[in-house]
Amino acid sequence: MIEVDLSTTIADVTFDGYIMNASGPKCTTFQELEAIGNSQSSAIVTKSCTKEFREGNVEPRYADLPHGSIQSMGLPNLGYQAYIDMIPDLKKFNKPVIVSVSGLSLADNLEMVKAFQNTDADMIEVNFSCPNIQGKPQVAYDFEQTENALKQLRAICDKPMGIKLAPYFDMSHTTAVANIIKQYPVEFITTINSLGNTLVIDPITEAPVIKPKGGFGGLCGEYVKPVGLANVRAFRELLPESTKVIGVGGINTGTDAFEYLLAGADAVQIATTFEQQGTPAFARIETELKQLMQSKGYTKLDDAKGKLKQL
Ligand code: RRO
Repeated sequence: MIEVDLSTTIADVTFDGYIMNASGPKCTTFQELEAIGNSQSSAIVTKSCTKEFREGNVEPRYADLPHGSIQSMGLPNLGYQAYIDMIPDLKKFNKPVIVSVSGLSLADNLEMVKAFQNTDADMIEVNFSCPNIQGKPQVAYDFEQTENALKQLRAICDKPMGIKLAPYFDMSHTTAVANIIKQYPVEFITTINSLGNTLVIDPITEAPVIKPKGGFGGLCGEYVKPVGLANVRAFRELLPESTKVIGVGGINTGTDAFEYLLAGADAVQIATTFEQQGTPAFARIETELKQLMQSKGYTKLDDAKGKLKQL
């Protein structure tokens, strides 16, 4: 059988594989990031950080669901300085390190991005779409704020920078955001974050399955895959080729990853499946993707990337 080459390049940074962890589960502590370093994940992506350490929201704040998960973690993280301190050790795994930044204000984001510029982090992903902080609407749903933030961040950031976007459900919104990105180009977008403010109720307890915000939380996993695929596809068609698209949302098998490839994703990230199955999931999904591509006679990502057929 011919070997399948899953290497991919984003902003001159080469990734040995197509699959990496998402900023989200199991990437907060050094031990967790080290485990990702030792796994088949093609990069190490850190949990979104804030200026200060955060405990996060009250528990229970995560629940497995039949086809995914719901969570309202509330940005638990060690504070950005801890991630700056870890970077030299994370770089020893010889794979790209992507730091995720999710300040509680634009000023915080500017300060953190400036600080990460002076590190060996390969890329910075600025999170515009955390749905779980009470009183802090998602930047990604406010186009004026998105434009202002991107303008100011782009002006101070020389490193490859991307933004993590919320899911959009109307093409006018996708187009508006794409037009902002074209004005202040980023090297990549990551799409989608969880579907914010969903509610799962347990009919036995007659209560929500998570506690923060009265049970409202971000929906993840298989439920959201069609939304993720649509957002990847729409942005791929709207943005110039120089802006790479990292797809996230409901990837649990090689087939799921292949669907994202057809939609146009340059790489994919795994959240819920990594939460539920741990690091072996990266190698399993990669093997499944390689086998599927081999069976179709594809030997590299470009053989299928963005090549969704029309009926
Ligand atoms: O920590 C969270 O609650 C969280 C974040 Br920062 C995010 O970007 N998306 C999400 O679903 N949860």
